[in-house]
Amino acid sequence: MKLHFHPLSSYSRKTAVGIALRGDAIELHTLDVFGGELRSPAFQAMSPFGKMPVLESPDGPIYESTSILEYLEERGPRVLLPAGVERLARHFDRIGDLYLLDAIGAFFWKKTPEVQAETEKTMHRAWTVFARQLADGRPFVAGDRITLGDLSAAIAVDYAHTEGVAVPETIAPYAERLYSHPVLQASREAARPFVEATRPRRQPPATP
Ligand SMILES: N[C@@H](CCC(=O)N[C@@H](CS)C(=O)NCC(=O)O)C(=O)O
Repeated sequence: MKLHFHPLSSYSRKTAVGIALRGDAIELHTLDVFGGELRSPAFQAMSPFGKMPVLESPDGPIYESTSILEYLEERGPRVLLPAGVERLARHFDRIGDLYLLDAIGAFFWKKTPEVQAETEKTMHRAWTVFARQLADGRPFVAGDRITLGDLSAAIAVDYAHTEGVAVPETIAPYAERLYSHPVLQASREAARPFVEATRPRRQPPATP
């Protein structure tokens, strides 16, 4: 199987981290995003919305980060959706996608005061939900191990840091725990060159 992805793309990172945690032998293909590969007919044939990541599987192309990871979990072994906490893991994955990753993704590319305010408000609400879940001292949202429910939050906290968006104190130990894992460290390191290379074009327009 082959994952078409990019090390800067938040949903690609979520998926690649999930694959690495599972230990699947899946080839990674870095898309030439800046050269227009997402718009190529070959890519669009695999990804109807033109978005990454996409997994080439024996059952055809699978798109949507969560669907890719659920597909792999279904084939086994169960790593990211352990028995008994599937609903919890899926719930926090959804909250993470909708209110953390999408929010930071918007501000990553569009540095206007309006987007910043919306991003900060939405992320703050989501972090409150995560903090409440972690308040009983559990290391990760579904218990002792990283599950699907932690992946979007892990990538979002990294981009909150690179983009200077405040992360509540209550989340700092969780972020530290996540990034003590070598798989997340590697994902962060792989993204860094692209974060810096794209930074000039992501700044707000100069005021006259
Ligand atoms: N819901 C999708 C989101 C995928 C997504 O938004 N991917 C972004 C990169 S993080 C993308 O491909 N953007 C390129 C574009 O929209 O042209 C998922 O979970 O995979």
